[in-house]
Amino acid sequence: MMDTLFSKIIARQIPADIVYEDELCLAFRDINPQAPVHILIIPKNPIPKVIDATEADKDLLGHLLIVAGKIAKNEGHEEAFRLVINNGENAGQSVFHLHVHILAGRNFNWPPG
Ligand code: DGP
Repeated sequence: MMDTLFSKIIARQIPADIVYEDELCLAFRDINPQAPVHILIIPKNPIPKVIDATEADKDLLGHLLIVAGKIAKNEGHEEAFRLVINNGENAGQSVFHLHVHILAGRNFNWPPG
């Protein structure tokens, strides 16, 4: 796949406010936050979209959710946070390197916009 700017963040070619890193993933604050806490978690091994994930990725995808919970807790928001994964342009995806948005620090509406 084509490198996205998230690959450049992993490679430290673009600066980011990194809050968590392990061998499988990296998490950093969104440049355009939609909530007081808005963090993105990305796999280091890039998958463009959720729909591109396979059975081989199931441990990785589970890991991203476990890490999301840990980060929300670290940020002081274990009681209420929202996780979002946009798949495809019409769903709001703009960077084609799978990422989980962690949003917290305000109330969220349902249904989402
Ligand atoms: P999505 O629309 O779901 O593809 O989310 C992409 C998010 O990535 C969007 O909320 C803004 C964020 N973003 C885009 N470019 C950068 C960047 O260079 N640095 C950081 N930290 N976030 C970025």
